Amino acid sequence: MSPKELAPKLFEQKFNRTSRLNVYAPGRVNIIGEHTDYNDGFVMPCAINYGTAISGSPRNDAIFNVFAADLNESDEFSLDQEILPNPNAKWTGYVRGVVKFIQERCPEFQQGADLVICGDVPLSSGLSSSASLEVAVGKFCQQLANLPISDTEIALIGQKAENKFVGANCGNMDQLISALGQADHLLMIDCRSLDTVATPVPENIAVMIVNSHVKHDLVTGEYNTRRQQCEAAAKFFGVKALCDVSVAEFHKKEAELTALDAVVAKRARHVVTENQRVLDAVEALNQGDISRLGVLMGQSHDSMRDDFEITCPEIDYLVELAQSAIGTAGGARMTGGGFGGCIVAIAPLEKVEAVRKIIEENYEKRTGLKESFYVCTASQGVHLC
Ligand code: GAF
Repeated sequence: MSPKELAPKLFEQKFNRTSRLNVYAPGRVNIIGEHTDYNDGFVMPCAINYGTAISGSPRNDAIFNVFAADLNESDEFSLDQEILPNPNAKWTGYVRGVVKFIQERCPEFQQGADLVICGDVPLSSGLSSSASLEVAVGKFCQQLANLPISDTEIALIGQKAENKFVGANCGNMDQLISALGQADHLLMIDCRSLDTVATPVPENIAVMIVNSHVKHDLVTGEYNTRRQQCEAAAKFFGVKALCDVSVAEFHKKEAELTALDAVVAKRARHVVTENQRVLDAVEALNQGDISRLGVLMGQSHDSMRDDFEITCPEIDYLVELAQSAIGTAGGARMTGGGFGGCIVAIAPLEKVEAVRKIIEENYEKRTGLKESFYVCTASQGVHLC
């Protein structure tokens, strides 16, 4: 049963009444544009058919009574007191943090609720289970108290909760796509202006995700280091963020930066070239050129592996296997923050079985890990259900 169907049922079981409000926010897969969001650059993700559902009803007081069904854990806090982290359970930070910053934005928000959360985004896999939870909580509050905030604002509040309450210094891509995703479309997002361009997923093309089951949660330190290196590079170029540097400008000063700090130069080369690849990918899609999109995805992966150094042998192997089955008909790359998690592959539908087969036959043999394989549908962003 999907979380959308399950959440209202679980609410009824837990609270002996029918839920009055049911919301759902999806996870995401990023097709191209990795680690560009916090450099104010471009990304091209889509929301996926895995997400987080919340069913709830208002209470007569200011208490938020939250039940996380998947974990069988509860949390309770009050909107008329300062909302502080609950050190006993990490997941509560995504709920408390969002409620806190919604309240900061809308101080009139004092409406308590009973709520049940359940989801099916694989955890710690780079498919944004936390962003989908944040956006679902934000939507729930918006609807609960009829708050004058847009879905884009909900996304930014989710990011703020993650940065300032949970303590993970992420960019804005995951929350924005969870809020703004469109069915059957990839969304190019300009992470500085927040402008979006939707491009249809071409007919007969599959978006495949393969989970390496290498968990990526212990990498906050590496992520933050990458951010600092990008900031150092932006400073070197004298710009606000690396998205302000074109590929040509980068190459003009590449040798100088390399002499100063070779690692920072490699990080910058990834971001600057990746940003351009997103624009090229939109063009390729508009021309129906999936082969070109595949080449760009391959370059993106190589750049993450060699310049940004955020892949791992298991992920590199999955990409190699997928690419060998797909050939020039599409492409594959790691998706998400890195150091494990998932790969994404784009290919004609008739290639899906070949990709599945080659991975099934080889991945576990070499790595000792069993992959999970999902063919996903580009889905609508946060909504009522
Ligand atoms: C993680 C972060 F949360 C995103 O903001 C983004 O930086 C991504 O890694 C890499 O593109 O998912």
